[in-house]
Amino acid sequence: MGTIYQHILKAKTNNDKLLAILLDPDKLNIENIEQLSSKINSSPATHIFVGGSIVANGATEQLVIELKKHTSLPIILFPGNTNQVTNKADGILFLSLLSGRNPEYLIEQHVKAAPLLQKSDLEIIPTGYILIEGGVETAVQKVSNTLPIPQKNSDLAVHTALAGQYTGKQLIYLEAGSGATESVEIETVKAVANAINIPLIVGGGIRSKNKIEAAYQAGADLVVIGTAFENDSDFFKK
Ligand code: 1GP
Repeated sequence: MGTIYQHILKAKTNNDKLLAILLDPDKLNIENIEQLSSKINSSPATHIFVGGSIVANGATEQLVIELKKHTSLPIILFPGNTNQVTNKADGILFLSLLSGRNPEYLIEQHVKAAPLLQKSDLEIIPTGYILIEGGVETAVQKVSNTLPIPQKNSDLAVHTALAGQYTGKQLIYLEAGSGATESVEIETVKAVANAINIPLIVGGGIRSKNKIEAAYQAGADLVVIGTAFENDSDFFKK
């Protein structure tokens, strides 16, 4: 077991909550990374996730190299496709889009990525990715051409998360999609957290400290903040 996953498991056991800032290489100006990194370093973030639904070739690697100069936080790829795999990061969430029924994002991209991963030192973390309706059609929904699970159907979210655990995923990522206007309902987070015994990541549409806290209280082990930090790099100061 790799050090990143060990740390997440230990945090779960100790009830130490984790926080990832998600950086989308396509939305960042590489010249601002030093300044942005210092804000990340002084924030409560424990991890940096790097990725997006659509990212220009090479942009992920360039961003990771730059981040590595200015922060010692673990950098974990959160890739929308195989093009975003780079050996410069520390780990990769090897995501299967379990809420969808598109083989491309269940296994095809994974087969394409396998020879790259075989040659890399990345810590590979098998992750069941579950998209829940976020109030708007999110980029992941468009790009993956899959339907999210309706907010009210928390049973389906629970069964999907359990299926992920039973097929060997090490993490479940419960996601409303970047820029969602509605984050995953707290009752759904609770139901999923109670059902599984692997760590739970929750993200999408979380834009306030109260919402972060509510997700933790409901059982999230790690919360992901993307848009809120992207819109205001002083988000964590407030
Ligand atoms: C997206 O969960 C992340 O995959 C973050 O979402 O950009 O809405 O914070 P936001």
